[in-house]
Amino acid sequence: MKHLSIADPEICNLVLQEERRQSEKIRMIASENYVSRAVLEATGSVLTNKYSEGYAGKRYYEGQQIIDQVESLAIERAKQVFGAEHVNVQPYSGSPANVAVYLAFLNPGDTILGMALPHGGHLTHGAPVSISGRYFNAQSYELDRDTGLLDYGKIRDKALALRPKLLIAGHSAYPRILDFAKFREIADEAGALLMVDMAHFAGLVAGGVHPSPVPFADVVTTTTHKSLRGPRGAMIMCRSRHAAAIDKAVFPGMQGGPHDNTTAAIAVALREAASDDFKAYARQVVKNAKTLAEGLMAKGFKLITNGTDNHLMLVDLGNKGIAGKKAARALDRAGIVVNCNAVPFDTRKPYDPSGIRLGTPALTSRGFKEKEMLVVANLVDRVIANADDEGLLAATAEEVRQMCSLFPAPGLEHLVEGR
Ligand code: DSN
Repeated sequence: MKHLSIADPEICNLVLQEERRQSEKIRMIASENYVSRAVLEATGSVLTNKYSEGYAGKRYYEGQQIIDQVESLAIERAKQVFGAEHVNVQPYSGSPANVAVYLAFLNPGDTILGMALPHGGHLTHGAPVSISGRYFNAQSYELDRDTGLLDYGKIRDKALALRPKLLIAGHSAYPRILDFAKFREIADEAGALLMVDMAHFAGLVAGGVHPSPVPFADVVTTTTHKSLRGPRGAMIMCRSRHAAAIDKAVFPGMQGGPHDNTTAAIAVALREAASDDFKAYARQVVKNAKTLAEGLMAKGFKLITNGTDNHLMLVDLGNKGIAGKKAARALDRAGIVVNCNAVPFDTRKPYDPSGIRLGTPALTSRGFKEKEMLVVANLVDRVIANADDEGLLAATAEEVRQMCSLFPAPGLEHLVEGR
């Protein structure tokens, strides 16, 4: 970053520090990942200089000879990877993508039914503090108190009683696979449209290790930067009959010009996601999650639903005598980065809930396999049991740094000594 170091040494220094942090830590925030150098280069390209309101072939400003090709490539690749009839690659991120869907199909006050935020849903699935909860009659379904699983019978009852205009499936913290056929059935019975937000597991769908919601849903939204391993952005996929409504809702409904540099990077990530290497990556993400879950349970950790089928797990720390925020902070000091998370029926506040959420997409990108996941389970256990022992936390952070140096993170290989 020679230009940045001269033009703005302060920011340059912070970026370098963040590079080092990402290189030296065990990063297990389930929504984070490492993108390839190629994705980074596209994101940092001159495409950031362009404005291109509209869609390929119908733009409001001139000079779109190249951008039209970039956006068309991103769309074609997304269609191929996910088998979608129509794709919009312009949403700035997941929340604007979801709101664009609401704008396309709903009027203020209409009823929506999504998974409750404390049960693993997303803010934009109708949480009262979000625009989705303020502008619509947002109703929610919860997990079963005993099993921690979705109860499709109860979701159906609620949908038939409420007759929502939109039924929302998808989550940020549910460790199991959703039954999309069931959601479709419920939506049809209730006369609702079905939206699936697959942001968390899009990479698993692309890699063929998670069922696809695309054949079942009217609309599928996703971010592009989680398990899909692309730049920060989003896509909306839908059936052809909804294409015009979705496109109009994204632009001019929600947004002005798309971020063309991001669009290019999405195209690059989708090309990567179509590869056999990515399929192997997705398989390993799930294997790693299962191994980590088993390792943690062997140490007496209580996992919601007793395990995982996807890339994440939710740990209820109630039996460990430590709250989520304190645990997450101790882990961070020990070089292990997770987020505190509400567990179903949590009695604690969202900022200091009872659990932590752990995911394997980023560690898998840097080459961690089952053997390393068991080491990680041991480290997590040691830290949680000694959260106030600063000496132990510092020693663990050093151990983590050594371990990470053996597994250079994509895009950050240059930071590892001897390379
Ligand atoms: N912030 C994301 C997550 O961590 O799941 C959701 O948008």
